[in-house]
Amino acid sequence: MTIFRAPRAPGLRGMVAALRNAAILAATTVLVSACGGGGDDPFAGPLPQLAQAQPATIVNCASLASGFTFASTSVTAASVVAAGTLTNAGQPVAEHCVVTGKMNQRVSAVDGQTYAIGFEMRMPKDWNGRFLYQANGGTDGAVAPATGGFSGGGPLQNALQQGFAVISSDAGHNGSQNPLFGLDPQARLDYGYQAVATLTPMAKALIKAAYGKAPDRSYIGGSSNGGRHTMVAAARYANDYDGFLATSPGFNLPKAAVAQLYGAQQWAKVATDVNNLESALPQTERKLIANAILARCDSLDGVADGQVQDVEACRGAFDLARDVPTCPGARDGTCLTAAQKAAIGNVFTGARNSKGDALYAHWPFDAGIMQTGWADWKFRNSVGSSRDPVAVAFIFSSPPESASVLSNTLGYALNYNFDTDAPKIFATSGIYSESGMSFMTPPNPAKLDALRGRGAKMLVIQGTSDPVFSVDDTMAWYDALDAQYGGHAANFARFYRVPGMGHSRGGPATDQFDGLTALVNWVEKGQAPDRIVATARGAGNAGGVNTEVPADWAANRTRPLCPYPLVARYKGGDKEQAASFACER
Ligand SMILES: [Ca+2]
Repeated sequence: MTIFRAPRAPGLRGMVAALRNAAILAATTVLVSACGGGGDDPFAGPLPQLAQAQPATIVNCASLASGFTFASTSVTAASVVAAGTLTNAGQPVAEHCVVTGKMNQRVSAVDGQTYAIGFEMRMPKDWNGRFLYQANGGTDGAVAPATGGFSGGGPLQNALQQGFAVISSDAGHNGSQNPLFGLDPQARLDYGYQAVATLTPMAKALIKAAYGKAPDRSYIGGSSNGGRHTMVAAARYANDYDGFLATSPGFNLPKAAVAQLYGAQQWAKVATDVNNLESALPQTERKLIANAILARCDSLDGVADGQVQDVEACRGAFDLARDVPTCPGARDGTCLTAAQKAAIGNVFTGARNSKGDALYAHWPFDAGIMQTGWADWKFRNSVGSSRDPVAVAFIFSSPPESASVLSNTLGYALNYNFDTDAPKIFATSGIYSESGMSFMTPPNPAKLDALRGRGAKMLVIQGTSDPVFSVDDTMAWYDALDAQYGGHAANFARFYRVPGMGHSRGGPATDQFDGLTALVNWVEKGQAPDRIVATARGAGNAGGVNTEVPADWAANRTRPLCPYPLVARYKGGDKEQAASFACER
């Protein structure tokens, strides 16, 4: 192999050049071999360890209504909330201070509407010294209560109960401005990433005014679109946060929304009633698929327990065409027609344009396909007036579509053109100077040098049966991240798949877990989360029962969530207990 030109004439100059080139070649070889482990590896070394947050007691609350000033900020109210006024999972939330306000109020030159970044901050009397930015879901537009209860299904303790000071916001528009805020370019940017940047320094200053000190440690987390906000913050605002918790993240959200429209068109081909796309694949038939998946894949992790842990092995083991009977005639719930199989195959292979170019990720087959939430996203949100069609039309496309789309979102979804419309999420147009993909997704998502370098940590947790944001898209991100850091991404970022879990929660799954505590222990104590124990919310669960927990599971079944690419494999003992499983290749 020759990678440099041999010196034309031998001599000292030529020999020096040859030696230098040989040295470069040798160094390159060392680097390449080090990626396999050991040696002079630039990413293998220890990372900075951040100190633990220290508790404090609140000093000011009601006085913050008039006594707190910050640029472009107006506080509308500040008051003490007595212990027990709020409860979570049957337990009281302790006394805390709630402050409401807004930032950057302005009148849009585009639509004449008044916009502001509305917020609520809840600060416990007895504070743990930590700040949490609670990033909210959907298309935002609502200040969800700042309690920090977003991690998994029915959290037994929310962040406010754990002592965090929590902020929540509407990300720059109110509910009545949903979804047409997308016509205002600044409202798009606030929703995409700028609300986080605007609110963060204000929130830290408010904490300092309340407790007499700024937060020792700062975290950001959320589910769905909140997980997206978190992934964006990991890339854009790594210096502002020490820990990032993204659950069920809408990583490439505009692409995922386009894929939803693609799915709607596939389902419409086989729906018996186009106004009810679930008629394309009702739960009876989805259970047929789930059972066929379990028959092929359940035992690959060592135990037939209704959960497919070994997602990768299942890709090769399950074949929809082969493993589900094809109807010889009419559909009767025991088979699928060839046309149904083709539609399902198209959806799981991933959205494509007429040239066959992939517009989004593929999806793994998983037993969670039977769950109700899966159908809500695939068959209803994909064509309804509050999610995918309006997000694509008004928020992600440049230029945005006419507001008349609102009156027929089903028609918009079913007539969406994947050759001519889909490119609009990458486009700019006139006053829309940033594309949907630019303002909604992290820049350089696989390059997190600032986060890594300062000792910050990141956890990403997602259901294998997430119907709207493909777990395979998130996996591809993690693969790219791991490649970027020479196979050592796990030193600062970990990704966990929850078999059976749908979008954010639900499904035949152990969907109750405390990702926030796992993250704090990693950031502040150096305890890397080699496994996160998750619980099924069966009968009697204080966080709320998940009716999709199968009847033959223990009501409180536990499983380890394992950092990808590790798999929870059964090692023997009580098959209802996490302790009987090991995280292995
Ligand atoms: Ca299993």
